[in-house]
Parts: sequence; structure tokens; C-alpha cells
Amino acid sequence: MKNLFLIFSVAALFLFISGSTDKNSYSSYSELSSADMVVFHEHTNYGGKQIRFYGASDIDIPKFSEATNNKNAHYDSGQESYNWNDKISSIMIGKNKCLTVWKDTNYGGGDPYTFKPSGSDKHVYRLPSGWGDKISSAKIRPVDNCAK
Ligand SMILES: [Ca+2]
Repeated sequence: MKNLFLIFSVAALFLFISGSTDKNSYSSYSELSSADMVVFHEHTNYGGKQIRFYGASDIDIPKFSEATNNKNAHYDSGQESYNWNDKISSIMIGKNKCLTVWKDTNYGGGDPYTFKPSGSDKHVYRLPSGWGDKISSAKIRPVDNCAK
């Protein structure tokens, strides 16, 4: 009876692990230090859906409508085709990253806005006036080499 329980336990563990191997699908962003990550949230105060970017020194996001196709994007399962255009309302910028955002796709729509941490992760619970639900493109760079 003890062996049967062990077999079931191993089988359950295998099913759990095999269901979690999608590299772009995680339920939290504890997979890595926040310092090297930028996290965009659907609502203010880090609420709603989130999409996280990390894994390269330079990450370009020319269209948030296609953000989930970006090879450096990570998000929760079930959100593979979520349209992030004009949806972002709060952001976490890891202390090693600099984030520049634009209101139109392909880095257009007037002057961009740059979020540059200084020594610790930057938590933007509400976007600056005029930027909520407007971001359509972005560039992520090392903190000392912000995109222009
Ligand atoms: Ca926009």
C-alpha cells in the first residue's frame, strides 16, 4: 500500500511539473530577481493582468497589441492573445533597467516618457497624467543607457 501511494505521488508530481513548462507562462514573477525585469500592469496599484519582460539587455516592444509574441515576454496562462495596447496603468521597473514608452505604435505619438530607477526598483503605482491606458510601444534598456 505504501508503494502504491509513492507511485501516485510521483505521477502527480510529474503531471504538475509537465503542466508548468511553458516558458512564457508563470503565475507570479518570483522566477527571477525583480532588478532585471519590467512588469506592466493592467490597472493602477499593480492590479489586473500583468506582462513581464526580461532576458535580454535591449528589449523592443514596437506594438503592445502584439506584446505576448515578444520572445522576452512572460505572462500568466490563458493570456496568450491578450491585447495590451492602451491598457497599461501601473509599472514596476527593476533597478537594472530603464524604460521608455510612447503613446503610438512604432515609437510615435510625440515625446516619449522615460522611467529611470535610481538605486532601487521603481514602483509606479499610477502613470503620469495623460499616460494611463495610452502606452502603445516601449523600449527597455540597461539603466545607464536609456532609449531616446
Ligand atoms: Ca496609444
